[in-house]
Amino acid sequence: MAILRILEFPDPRLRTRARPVARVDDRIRRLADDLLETMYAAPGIGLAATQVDVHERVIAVDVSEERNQPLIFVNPEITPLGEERQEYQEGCLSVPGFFETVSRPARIRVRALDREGRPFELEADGLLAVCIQHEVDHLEGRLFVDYLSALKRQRIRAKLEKQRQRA
Ligand code: GNR
Ligand code: NI
Repeated sequence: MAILRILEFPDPRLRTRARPVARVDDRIRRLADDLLETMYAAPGIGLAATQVDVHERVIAVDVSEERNQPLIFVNPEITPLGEERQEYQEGCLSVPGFFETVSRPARIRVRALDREGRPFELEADGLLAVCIQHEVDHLEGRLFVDYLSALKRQRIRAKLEKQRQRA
């Protein structure tokens, strides 16, 4: 296992659309393990392969208090269940230090492959639904700052670039 480097906004590589995984093999399982280790170390409640500059459709999630319920989704597909939306103060390991309110469908169904390559599905609401949608956005090259006004996004970009100059 390995802790991988996380790309930060506005790195253009975060805009890459990830490819579907054709076969869940040992290479994909190793990627899944590295995503989990990197997510737990960060620490974060989710991580998409895009964030570690691997452009394949794999995400890791664990929203449990005890951080002992790892979930891996390969080729995840989201369907909103109903019209209800929920707002949540989102953050992102690729946009460190910024938290802003984002509105998303409140309930979703997710279909994906597990680490054995077997199809499964689950229904999610609350933080789990927020997190899965946030991670699948990464696979599409989307970030939570894309839901904010251009002015807010530009301010965040400027602050991060300035911080990085100093670092
Ligand atoms: O650790 C994370 N916390 C978080 C909080 C609110 C909404 C979404 C998230 S996901 C984030 C980790 C991350 O950047 N995943 O892509
Ligand atoms: Ni993120």
